[in-house]
Amino acid sequence: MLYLYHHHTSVCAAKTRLALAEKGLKWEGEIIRLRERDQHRPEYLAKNPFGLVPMLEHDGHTLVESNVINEYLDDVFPDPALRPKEPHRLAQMRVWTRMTDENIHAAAGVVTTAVAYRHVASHGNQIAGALDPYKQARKIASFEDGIDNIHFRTAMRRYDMLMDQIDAALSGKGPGAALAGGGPDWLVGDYSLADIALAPYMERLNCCAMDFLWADRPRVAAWYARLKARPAYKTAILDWFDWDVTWTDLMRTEGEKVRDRVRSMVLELRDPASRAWSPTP
Ligand SMILES: N[C@@H](CCC(=O)N[C@@H](CS)C(=O)NCC(=O)O)C(=O)O
Repeated sequence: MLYLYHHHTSVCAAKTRLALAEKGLKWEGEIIRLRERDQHRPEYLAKNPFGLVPMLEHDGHTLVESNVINEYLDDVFPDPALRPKEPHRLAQMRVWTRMTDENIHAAAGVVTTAVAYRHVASHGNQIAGALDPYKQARKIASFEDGIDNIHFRTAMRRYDMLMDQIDAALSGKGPGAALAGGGPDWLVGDYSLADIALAPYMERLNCCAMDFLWADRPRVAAWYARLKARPAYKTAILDWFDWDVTWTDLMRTEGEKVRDRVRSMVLELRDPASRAWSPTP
């Protein structure tokens, strides 16, 4: 039996629900109430020392980390394959999933907190108990200062860069030789865990009214539309959002209030002069 500990709006849990749905796997599970800090209970931490969702139990094994869980699922349930067979394409796929782990996920936490979750006291409760000190520091700044904190500018700059990277991958040229040869429909050729890893972050930006990021990037917009058109996307992401619209409604309402300022910020940050820095001895 596959048993998933998740949260309906969590981007990482969505990544794993998407892989499960693409494979047509039946699963059971439970919602971990992140603001009530179910993830910090001793019995949960005994299984997942990071105190995060998703977590999957299968066949007596406990698995954590969404991209790792997704590779496990592809190993154990190989049909339909969600990873390329050719080693260099597989390497490319892992560059994308790694990118989400290295900073795209951190950026999502900052953007959502700074735009929306800072208006919810119980989210402060979750931040107060965060186990990862880096994440906690970013989120405290985002909760306290909203879009006027340095992490927010950094996050939006990173997302703007990501849009260029996705656009270049879909064009086939890649943002560099290491990621060239993908597209035209999906990041590394065929639909893969790379597309699955990025999909929830696109949805999060969309929820926060940041869709201007792909308004002038037709290839990215078309890729996002292709993602959304997949039946699994509805089952794994949109249906769960609809199950409790509190959070996505909040993101949209608050996102629309700051969208114009954020768009100006993103445009300003495209100018290298605005990002110039030189150390003072
Ligand atoms: N690298 C992890 C990140 C997991 C993660 O940050 N999950 C968030 C939800 S998207 C969470 O559980 N947050 C609860 C908390 O920070 O207390 C993964 O990919 O699974």
